[in-house]
Amino acid sequence: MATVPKASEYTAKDIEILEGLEPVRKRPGMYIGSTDIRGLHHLVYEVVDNSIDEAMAGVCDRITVAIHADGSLSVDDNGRGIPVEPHPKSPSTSTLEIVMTTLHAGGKFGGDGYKQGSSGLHGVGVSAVNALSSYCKVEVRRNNKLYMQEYHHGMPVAPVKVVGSATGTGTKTTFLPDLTIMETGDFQFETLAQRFREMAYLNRELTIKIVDERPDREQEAAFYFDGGLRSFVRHLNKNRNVIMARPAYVERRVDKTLIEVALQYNDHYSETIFSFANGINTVDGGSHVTGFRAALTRTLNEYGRKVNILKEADSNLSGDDVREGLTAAISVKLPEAQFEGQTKGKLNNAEVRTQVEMAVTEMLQQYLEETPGEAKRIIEKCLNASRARDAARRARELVRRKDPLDSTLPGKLADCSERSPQRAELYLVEGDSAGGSAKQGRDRHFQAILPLRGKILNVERARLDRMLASEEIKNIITALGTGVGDTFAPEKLRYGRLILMTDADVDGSHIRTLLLTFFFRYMERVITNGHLYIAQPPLYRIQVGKQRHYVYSEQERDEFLARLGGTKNPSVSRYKGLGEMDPEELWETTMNPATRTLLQVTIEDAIKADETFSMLMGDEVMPRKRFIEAHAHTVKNLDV
Ligand code: 0RA
Repeated sequence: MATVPKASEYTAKDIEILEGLEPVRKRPGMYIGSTDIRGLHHLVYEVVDNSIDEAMAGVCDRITVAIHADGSLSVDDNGRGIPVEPHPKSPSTSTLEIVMTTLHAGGKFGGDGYKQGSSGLHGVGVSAVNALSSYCKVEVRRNNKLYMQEYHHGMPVAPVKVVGSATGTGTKTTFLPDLTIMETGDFQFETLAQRFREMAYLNRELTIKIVDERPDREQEAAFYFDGGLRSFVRHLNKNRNVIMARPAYVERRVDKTLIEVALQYNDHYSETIFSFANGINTVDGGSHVTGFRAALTRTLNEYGRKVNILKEADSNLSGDDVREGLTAAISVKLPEAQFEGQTKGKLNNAEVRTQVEMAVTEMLQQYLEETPGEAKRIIEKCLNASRARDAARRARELVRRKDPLDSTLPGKLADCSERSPQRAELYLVEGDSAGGSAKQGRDRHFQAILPLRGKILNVERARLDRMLASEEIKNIITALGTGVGDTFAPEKLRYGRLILMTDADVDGSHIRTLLLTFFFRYMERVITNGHLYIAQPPLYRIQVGKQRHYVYSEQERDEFLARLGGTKNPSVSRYKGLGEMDPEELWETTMNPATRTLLQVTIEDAIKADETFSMLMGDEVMPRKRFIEAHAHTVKNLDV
């Protein structure tokens, strides 16, 4: 069994590999992004990613995450178990101890396999989790034995010990976040569950279970999809009219690369393509997506010509034409994934392009041959898209109307004087009256205001060209300066923070959903680069004597009033909308960086909004009806 060497026994070689955990505790943000709720969840993902690596290596099919009543969280898997044998570079110490107490030593042990670590997004290692935990414990099942080590503030309490016997293999990591470093220890079941759902889609036959054991919050969920990406695509399309009865699907291994692709058309106009490499969402695509697109365009054109739906006089379908109404998911797993770009969101392995292209070509050819009825509808849909695009182009040339992406700033925009995007903010404000208050209340040095009128537009049913014709959307695009869709240029973004400020009622949330959907569909990078925020206006004002207090939820109001006791005779008023607030109140509660709260929008938020949106605006009548009935008491004039 391994023992901790005395300080004098450390050699220079040991010190080189044993970078301690102090840097993580000193600068947590550098390792996990932040110390807020996102950072807290990052700790969980860091541990789970190690188990996912085992699943991708084909040696683990069950992961159980438990939020315990004492505030700790555990991740249990049935992988191979972290090695406990002495580490080759430090023969007196267990590998487990090195993994847990050394920076960057985490998942990098153990040779090949499909690792997420190289992405630069994750993979700081489970030692960072240990560093940020007041208590941590690892239990390893290996060699029919149960090994265990505990840590306080990242430091081992004792050497790795055998504490019992075990059947099978696996690793269970339990950690209690250190609340002197982390701002919160309140794990959010929903957020974690959502992420695990996605992970389960990406790892067919893996079961991920999450259990909340905290009093009054007991619940659990388990995710298992033997359809893999097929299930994912079905889920994405669940509120849309699909053109294919079931997704076309291929799963194949070429050399050491695993390729999995599913696609299914629906009758909408936008495209939804999710791509992953080693389980990491490649938001900027890369080789696998390029291969996929090339196969799709070429195969559909060839088939269209062959069956003579595409006539000689027709020009070829373009990439945009064949991707209208497409929902697809592409996942590749490869030993040496190369990620590039600022956020490491783009796969750059040249060989993968051809591998994916060939797999998708064969899958599509087979699907088209076997399902000629659906094949015909798909080609006709693409042809429609192509004709609509031609017509729109001709109409634009004829009318020579103002270019929707003209760079003259919109008249309604009250710009700020700050020109540096890092410091400049843009508030997108619902309604002209709230816009007026915001203009008066703001700090004009760095805060710009763009008022938006009521129902902006129905993005879902609008095509890209018609959407760009909407005055409100045009204003947003020109104010941002980035362009949109294929020509989107993130480096031209004029504001580092885009803040959605809508009323706290149903209409407000409707408009917010719509804006989130717009950004998700047409400017995804604005979200993934962390530029999009939601303002939090207060719900109530509580006046006690001359003092005004603002609270942001009913619960907060009740708590405040309870603390006040019955003596002070407070007057409570509920804000019906932003328009009711005077400029000073709006500044103080919602716009002043020193006192406001902003929620940063995550891509998960946007996916949810997108789902809600297609449910509200889409074609499936029943879910929409149910939604409206369920919210009937709050709905005033939801014009769907
Ligand atoms: C290094 C090498 C091997 C497995 C692991 C690490 C491992 C790490 C974690 C973290 C959570 N669960 C885990 N499961 C495994 C391979 C060891 C071997 O070849 O036996």
